[in-house]
This record gives sequence, C-alpha cells and structure tokens, in this order.
Amino acid sequence: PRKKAWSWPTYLEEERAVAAPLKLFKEHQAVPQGRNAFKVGMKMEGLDPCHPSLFCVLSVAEIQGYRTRLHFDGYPECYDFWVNADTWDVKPAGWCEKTGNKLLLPKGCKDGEFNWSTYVKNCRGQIAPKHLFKSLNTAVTPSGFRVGMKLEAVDRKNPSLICVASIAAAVDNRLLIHFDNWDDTYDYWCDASSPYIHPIGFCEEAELTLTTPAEYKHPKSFSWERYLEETGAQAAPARAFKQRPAHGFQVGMKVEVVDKRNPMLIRVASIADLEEHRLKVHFDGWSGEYDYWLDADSPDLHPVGWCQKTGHPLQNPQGSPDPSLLGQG
Ligand code: MLY
Repeated sequence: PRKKAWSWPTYLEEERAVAAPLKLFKEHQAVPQGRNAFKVGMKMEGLDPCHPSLFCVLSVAEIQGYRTRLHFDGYPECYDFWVNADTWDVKPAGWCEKTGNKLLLPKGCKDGEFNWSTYVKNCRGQIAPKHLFKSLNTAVTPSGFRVGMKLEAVDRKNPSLICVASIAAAVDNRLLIHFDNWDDTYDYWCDASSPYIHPIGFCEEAELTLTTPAEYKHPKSFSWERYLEETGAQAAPARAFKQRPAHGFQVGMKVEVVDKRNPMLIRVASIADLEEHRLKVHFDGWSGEYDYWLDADSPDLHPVGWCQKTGHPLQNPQGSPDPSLLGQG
C-alpha cells in the first residue's frame, strides 16, 4: 500500500511531540528573510572549516535551497563543504587583500601573481557579487579583545582540556582562538560570549588544570605572570568576556538538523539530552549511535518547517529506515 505523504503536523500529533519554539533559535538558524542568491560557478573567499585560520578561493558547486556546497579551487571534490547562504565564513573577492588577511591561492597559482579579475576570466568563472554577502552588513561593536592577547580556552577537539591560548585574529565581532605552540588545526572562531573562552586565572580560580603551551619547559610551575613577561603579551581583559544566557531547549523537542555524516542531508530530529550550551540530537527513526552533540547556536540546527520554507529536502523518519534493522527482515 502507498504510504501517505509525510508531514510535520501529522508526525507531531502521532508522536505527541512539540516543535522547538521559534523563539529559542538564533537569527542565523531561523527561516531567513531573503533567498539564497548564489549561483553555481560563482567565486569568493572563505574559511576552510578544517583550517579555520585559512581563507581560500572557493566556488559554488551546488545550491540546495538556502544551503550552498562550496569547492576549493584546484583541489579535489572530497574537501567540498556545505554552508548556509548567510554564513559569516565567506567574503567577496578582494576581501582578504582589503582587510590584511592571507588568502590561500588556488592550487598552481603563484603568490604575488594572483589577480581576481584575470583569474575568473581565465577559468570562465564569475565573481560572486558583493550584495550577496550578508555577513558584510553586521554591525561591529568594539570589544576590548586585541590580536595577540592571551586567555584560557577550551580545546574544542579535546573538550576536556582548557589551555593557554591567544587571539590570533579578530574580524567583525569574531575572534580566532589559537593554542600556543600548537598548529592551527585546533584553532576556532567564536565571539566574546563564547562559553569556551575564559580570562587568565580562570582555571586556578575554579581549581581546574590549565594545559600549558606545547613543549613548555616547566608545565608544573606555570605562572601567567611569568609567561606574559616571556612572551611580551597582554592578557585579554576580564571585562571583554561576555556571559551567554543558557538556551531554552528541552528534551523531546523536534528540530531539523544537518546530518554531519552526510552534510548534504537535513533530517527530522529530537533533542535527546542537554548541557548548558549544547544539545544532543537524535535522528528520528535511526539508531542512537548516530546521535551527536552540537552547540545550541550551531548553524546546522533549524526549527521545524525550515526545510520546507527554504526549499531544502527534509529526510523524514519514514524515508530513512534504521540501518540496524536492514537485513533482519
Ligand atoms: N592527544 C592530542 C592532544 C592535543 C591537544 C592540543 N590542544 C592542547 C591544542 C594530541 O597530542 O594530538
């Protein structure tokens, strides 16, 4: 027998569940005002999600509703990644030069010889027009953070570690956190209200272990005073750190979430567990082994109805059998 078309209202009723209320979502998670006006082939500058300190030359490879698949020019497709059209992580051609950021050139291009207009002419591409970049219009509030300042920050890849860190860059309202004497693969961007950054002395005060810089000579007797002197650096002022209010999500609420194992897909999901600033999401109809934690302000989290309103396919629990059940019939 033919299955009835899946719909949120029917599903919520059947499950006796509620959609997470719209007021819990940040603007960049909610249904956008405008549409995704990027077109396949348009080129721009943007951050490499695996090396967040690197701006690269990117091309639009695919459009899916409000989401865009970006491709690193000159590199294999396996590095492509998906973003929302209003992501802060992309900038128009020429932005790096204007703001003094280093641009990683397409493979094969030589430093000093790269020029955007010749480049797009040669590859018959097109520069993405400036007005498509929502992130350019954000109001910047002065923050008290300066490049080079030191702080204590959670290593997001090893979240049990709070480490000696520096502000490696500051753009708009965002800070690039770098771990002293480590490579940039641990770097991440955040804002002044991030729960992952703390002023110096935080660990001592909270009686937590502070992870000292890689290869630091006397890790046991680390002192901020001495370290600041040795490095000639300043501490980020405590007043620059802002407190972020806790999110209001609750267990059982339904949402739409990007499947990070196949990030072109957005699935019907439920909030399964909570922390102060994070949510564990469960994909409805799938085994709990696919659950994952994400930040409450993640751009991969959306309210019920987001896909439909932005023209993105939604993977519903009916259409996606639990792989653990396959082959058992
Ligand atoms: N076991 C990991 C820990 C790396 C931690 C890096 N942080 C502090 C930036 C490793 O040695 O690779």
